[in-house]
Amino acid sequence: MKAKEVGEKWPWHQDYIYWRKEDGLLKPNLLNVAILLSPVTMQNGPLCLIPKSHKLGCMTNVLNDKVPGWNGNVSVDLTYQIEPDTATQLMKKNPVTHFIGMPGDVMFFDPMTIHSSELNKSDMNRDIFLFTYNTVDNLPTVNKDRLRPDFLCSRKHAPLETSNQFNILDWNK
Ligand SMILES: O=C(O)CCC(=O)C(=O)O
Repeated sequence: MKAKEVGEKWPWHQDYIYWRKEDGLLKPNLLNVAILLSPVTMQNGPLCLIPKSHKLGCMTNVLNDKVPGWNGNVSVDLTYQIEPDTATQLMKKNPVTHFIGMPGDVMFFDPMTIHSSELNKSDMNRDIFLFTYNTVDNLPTVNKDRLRPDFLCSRKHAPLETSNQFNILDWNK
């Protein structure tokens, strides 16, 4: 959620390092899904992504401990960040792309992708639902009692099941 008029900017970062360092996921075999729950425009704080940056490996070079514990993993004062100059250099080659759209629009992206988000200067809240899939052969390796809260690293490890209930090919029938 990024509140109207006051929602702050998030720094450049990659997501995988959080699961690696905090929960002990040894491989970056993850998939991020972002669903817009409100209209998102250039004015209300869209996600900003650097195309192709998921292929660069770990580019994280700032450790920020201003906010202790897992709260720093979900704050504008993020724990693991990327130097703004590094992002600026990368954007010269691959200009930034913004995830703007209408409620229901979905974006899939690699958790190695370097991304950030803008200020919300508008009079409209910006709401995005973000979730991440992991593969079942890449479970957390830290003790269960050291795992972060369930909303950051779930303790449910059941594989996804396919369903015949909804067939996208029938959509227009
Ligand atoms: O909600 C935002 O503006 C940024 C979210 C984000 O980058 C993340 O959760 O990794």
